[in-house]
Amino acid sequence: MSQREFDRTLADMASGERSMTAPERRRFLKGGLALAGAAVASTASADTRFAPPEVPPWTKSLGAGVGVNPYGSPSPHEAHVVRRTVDWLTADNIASISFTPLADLKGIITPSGVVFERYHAGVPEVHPDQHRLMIHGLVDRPLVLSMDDLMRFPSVSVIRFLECPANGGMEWRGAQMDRLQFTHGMLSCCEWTGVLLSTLLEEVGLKKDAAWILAEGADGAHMSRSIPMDKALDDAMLVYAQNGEMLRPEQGYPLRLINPGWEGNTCVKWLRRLEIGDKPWHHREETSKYTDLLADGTSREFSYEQECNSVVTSPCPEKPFKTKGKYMIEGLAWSGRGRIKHVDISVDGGANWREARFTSEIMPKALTRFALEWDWDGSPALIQSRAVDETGYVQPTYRQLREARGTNSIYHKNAIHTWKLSPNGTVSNVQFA
Ligand SMILES: Nc1nc2c(c(=O)[nH]1)N[C@H]1C(S)=C(S)[C@@H](COP(=O)(O)O)O[C@H]1N2
Ligand SMILES: [Mo]
Repeated sequence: MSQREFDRTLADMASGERSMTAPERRRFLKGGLALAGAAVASTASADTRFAPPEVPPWTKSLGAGVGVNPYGSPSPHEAHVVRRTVDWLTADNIASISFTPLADLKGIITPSGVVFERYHAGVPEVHPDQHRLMIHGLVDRPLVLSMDDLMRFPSVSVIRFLECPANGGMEWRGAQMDRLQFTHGMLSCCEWTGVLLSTLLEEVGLKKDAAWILAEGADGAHMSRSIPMDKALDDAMLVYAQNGEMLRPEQGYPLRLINPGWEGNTCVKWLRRLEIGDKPWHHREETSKYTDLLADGTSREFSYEQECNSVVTSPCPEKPFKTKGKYMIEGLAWSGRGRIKHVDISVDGGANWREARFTSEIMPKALTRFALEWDWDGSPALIQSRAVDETGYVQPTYRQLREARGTNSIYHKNAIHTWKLSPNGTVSNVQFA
């Protein structure tokens, strides 16, 4: 994003058109705080032993000193915020998946330690001094680069989401996962730092017929995907850092491909080889897997883009409501085609919609957080969000998605999701419309 665009985004947020205006904020805080006070007073189990004016023990003693924890970790009270797996989903934990705990995350950045993991042959232990990247095929000057070599090229840092196209795939066929973590948790958003692929392609020089690139991983799965040249020259990146530090082993240390907005599977980890060719390779990961079987028995292949999607993160099964009253309904929206333009929220299963506000910066191909004030009267509700991206694409209903793609698919489920809020405040996953 250019500086001008960035400034405009901030100005947009500050204009009050999409963010809360000052009087609104004051009104909300007044109502909300009054309620919070009442709720605490009425909750018998609330522990107020150390509430002011009492003085808690930790105020009367010295804490741990510096150096005790040279690489910091979250408070022990946050120990529930972890990746989780679904036992029945895969045969073992080598070719498997863990899910991001979306319900407990704030803002739009996924902390590195809870980024979902997907691998087909476990996490290889790659030594950075021994790792090499080969670029060859239809090029003038084939190259083998060490990590040191790579880091001498100009680098860029961008915030982009990464989503496995199988995210929500269990829901597609009617399975009802009981946590947001499992319905939408094959999703993360990090700051990625590395070298634009176009920079390296300039270095090796493309021959006339160069049209596709095979990206191959150094893991036992030899994960390989064919990437069209347009994407390679647009925003594809060779990434070595994530959220300000070197990549985590699970995310492909020391080098991975990131294709912003494209299915996670194309973002080959432990990247060791880029072969330039004139046509796609039709490898295992683009034939038997990561193709979309349609109702008539034919398949969509190379369905790279992660289409516009959104989900409400509060309330959700992990974040029930405790009492009736004022809440912010919150959620995340994202689109592989660019920026999120608009998000609507319904509390009656899609009969009526209200426009949500954005509460984060709005960046292309990044998670975008939205919120809407809601006074819950304690009746049952069907809560949904519906996002629109800057291309005008509107997130479909399940019915629309099944009409277009049938029911055989696993990948690219981006239907409007429904949470059922019950009078006791619990939230369950239902498929509706
Ligand atoms: N080399 C290699 N790259 C890989 C994979 C793999 O198994 N091996 N899994 C892919 C899949 S299916 C996804 S969704 C993403 C997941 O990235 P993450 O584990 O960093 O979240 O990595 C992709 N890159
Ligand atoms: Mo994936």
